[in-house]
Amino acid sequence: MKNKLGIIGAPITIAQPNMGVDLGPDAIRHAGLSDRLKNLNINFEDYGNVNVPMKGTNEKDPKTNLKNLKEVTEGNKSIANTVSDIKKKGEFPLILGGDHSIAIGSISELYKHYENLGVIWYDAHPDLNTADISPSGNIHGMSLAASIGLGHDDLVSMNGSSSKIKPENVVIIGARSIDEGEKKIINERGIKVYTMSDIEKYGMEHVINESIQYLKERTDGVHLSFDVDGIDPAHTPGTGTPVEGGPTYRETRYAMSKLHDSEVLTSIEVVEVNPLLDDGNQTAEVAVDMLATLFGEKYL
Ligand code: 4U7
Ligand code: MN
Ligand code: MN
Ligand code: MN
Repeated sequence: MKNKLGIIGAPITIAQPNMGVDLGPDAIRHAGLSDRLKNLNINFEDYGNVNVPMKGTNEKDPKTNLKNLKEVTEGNKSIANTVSDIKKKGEFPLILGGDHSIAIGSISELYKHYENLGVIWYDAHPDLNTADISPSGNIHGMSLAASIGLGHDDLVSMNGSSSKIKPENVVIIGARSIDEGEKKIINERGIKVYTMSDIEKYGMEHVINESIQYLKERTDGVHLSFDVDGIDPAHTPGTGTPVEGGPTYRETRYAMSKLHDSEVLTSIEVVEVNPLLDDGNQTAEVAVDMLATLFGEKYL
């Protein structure tokens, strides 16, 4: 499916308040990612971790209502540059987070390589807050908003035009914690969201097939932005903002295998693994199972 993967770690942690998400990329590596890819005969190169600012505060800047805007912006620019290097080599980008703000940097580069990039946002949260409506000031809850052109200008206009992804090219799967301001954006912009109620009602098989079909019809590339809190915290406890009632390991793995078979994906990031909050290294292990499935691992 892909000739070669270019893997990078993107250890931004200061777009959310918990210590430890910066260890996510290494936790995923320790959970055996490279062995699983080798077993699948996938050619890859791991370029290590991008250098990003690590020091931040947990205080909102009263002027912007944001925490660590300058540092988060700088880190994301470095991530965008590294993703650019990978694309120049013709490799398939696999980005290991880090908190979910890294999507601002990755998407700010990826969208340039397509007419119409689509995004699958597998997450308990839609990450559609802006500085004005965010209850927390944490930028990891704003990355999808920034990618569709909403929010602080430093985030929105990073590395290019102000609207990288058309709202109608986004599919959110697994949402179950949606802030009031985010609900308004979803409705006003016509963003396609499969909440947990939809997954309960129609089943993951239907939801993932419809998502693939929907994106095939309108995009020429699809980025999967996979927040491990999308999965039920019974399976992925090592993450900063767990929300009960998510899709199971089984449902998620099934969805990932469908995504592999569809061949729609052109880049992947997995974010928000926090080994300091984990039970052993379980969450990174689940992340590696999902990645292996996305790259073709089958039960039989
Ligand atoms: B994640 C939250 F208020 N919506 O904005 C916020 F509930 O990347 C959580 O999906 C954001 O983990 C979670 O702070 C961001 C909160
Ligand atoms: Mn998220
Ligand atoms: Mn989330
Ligand atoms: Mn989270």
